[in-house]
Order: sequence, then C-alpha cells, then structure tokens
Amino acid sequence: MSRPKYPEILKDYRRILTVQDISCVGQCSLTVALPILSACGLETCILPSAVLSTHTAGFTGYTFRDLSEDIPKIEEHWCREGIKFDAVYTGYLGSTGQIDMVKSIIHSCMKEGGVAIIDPAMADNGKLYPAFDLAYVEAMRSLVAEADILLPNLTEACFLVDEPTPETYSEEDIDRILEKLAALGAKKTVLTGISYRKGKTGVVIYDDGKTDYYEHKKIANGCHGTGDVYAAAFTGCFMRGMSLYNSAMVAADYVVKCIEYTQRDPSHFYGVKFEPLLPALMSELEP
Ligand code: PXL
Repeated sequence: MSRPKYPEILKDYRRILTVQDISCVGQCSLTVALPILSACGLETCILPSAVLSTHTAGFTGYTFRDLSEDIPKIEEHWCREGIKFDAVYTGYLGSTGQIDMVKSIIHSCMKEGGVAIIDPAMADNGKLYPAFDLAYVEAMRSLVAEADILLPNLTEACFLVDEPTPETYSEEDIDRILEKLAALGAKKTVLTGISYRKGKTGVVIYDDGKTDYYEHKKIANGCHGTGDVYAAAFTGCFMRGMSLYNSAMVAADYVVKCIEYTQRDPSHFYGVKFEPLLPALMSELEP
C-alpha cells in the first residue's frame, strides 16, 4: 500500500507552544526547538523566556535579558484572542518567578486534553547550570506537578527528587527515582542518559508505573545542547501521534546521528549540528 500523501498526512495539524530562551548563538533552546518542531509538521508558536547573546556553557561575558515582564501581558492578549494550544512544551526558563507564569499559561492557553511537556532544563553532569539555584529547583518541582510528560536527564531527575546524582546505579535505583518523580506529579517520564553497561546508554520510558528501556550506543564526550535536540525531536514525534516509546526511540536515534555528525568537526564545541539530519528525522515520522 502506498503511503498517504500531503495533505492527508497532516490531517491532524497541531499547534504547539514552546517556552524557552533565545540563545542567539549556541544551537540550543528555541533556535533548536523551532526548526525541529516545524520540520515535524507542527505549527510552532514561541514564548521566549529570556534573550542571551549565547548560551551559558562554554562562553563568558554573555548578555542576559529576562523577559518575565512581558509574559503576563502576552498571556492576557492570547486569552483575549482565544488563542489555545494542543501542547505546551517548556525548556530553559528565565527566572524562578517565571515558573508560576508558565503554569498560568498552561492553565489558560492549553486546549482541553492538551499535553504539557516539561523539560526541566536546569542541570547536567551532576551540577546546576550557572543561572540556577535550589530555589529554582524547588519552583521547578511545582511545574513538574503540571507535567503530562517530563523529560529530565539523570542530574535533573536527582535534583528534583532531592538525591545526589549517582556515579553508578542499578535498575532499582532508577525505578525508585522515577516513582519519586511520579509522586511529584509526572505521570509519564522519559529519563535520558541512563547507562547500564559500558559503551551503551539509553532512555528509560516510565508510563504510569510501567518502565521500558531503549538502549543505544554511547558516544564519548557528547555535545552541548543534546538535551534540547532530544526534547524537541521527542515532542515533534509525540505530537505527530507517535507512541511514547516510539517517540523516545526515534528522538534518541536522531540525537546519536547528530552527535556523530557534529564530532566530525572538532572545532564545533558549542552545539549540535542537527540541521543536516532533519530529513532523517522527518523520514521516521509515522503518518
Ligand atoms: O541547553 C540548555 C541551555 C539552554 N539555554 C541556555 C543554556 C543552556 C545550557 O547551558 O545556558 C541559555
């Protein structure tokens, strides 16, 4: 049977809002999410949380403008216009105070039955990003309570459940962390960067008490921004109607391809060259 052709393929045209910073240079946050979600065939609306000249990892002296002041006015306008979204997907936010604003947007601007996808985007490799502190982590716990799907890495998950990030761990340790995240309100979680054996890593897919694992190869010295590429690709697949597991798997395979491609150029230290691989991601979308 031949595959359906456009426009049937997009009969379920969906509108998504993503809330993250604009790092003008750095291949992360909105400069990654917008092209990936668009390539997945979704109408992608943006709410910039902050504007930075670059991201905060590997550059010094970057500029930072928190856009919190604008957010309530933007929300008010959208409410007046009756603008609603099929999903709200959040990433790196501008300040602790902004988290309540984002919760309000989820409540007022998401369609009934919409999907709240939360990437806590605050930490990696055992450490919080420079802009964040424990007050931010505490506020993020309240955003996790809104999540239909949570997309943390292990460090973020551990901060959220108030445990140190372990160097080594068992499946039981990971299950315990996932249960604690569920107790915070995350019904479904895709936990990235979980490695149970040498040379391999993978994602654990937690769905209302049931866990699954997708393992893939581990590439030494990953790149900055892979979490953002993963979250955007996952969200793109999921909002195109793919299952939680398949979305987690396709996004993981895409990130692996992007890292391999990026590492061909050792001078590219600040981000993931995800753009040339977009056709590969698009070809995996299920109609
Ligand atoms: O990739 C996460 C991210 C997003 N935005 C900004 C960052 C980082 C990670 O360092 O600094 C501004």
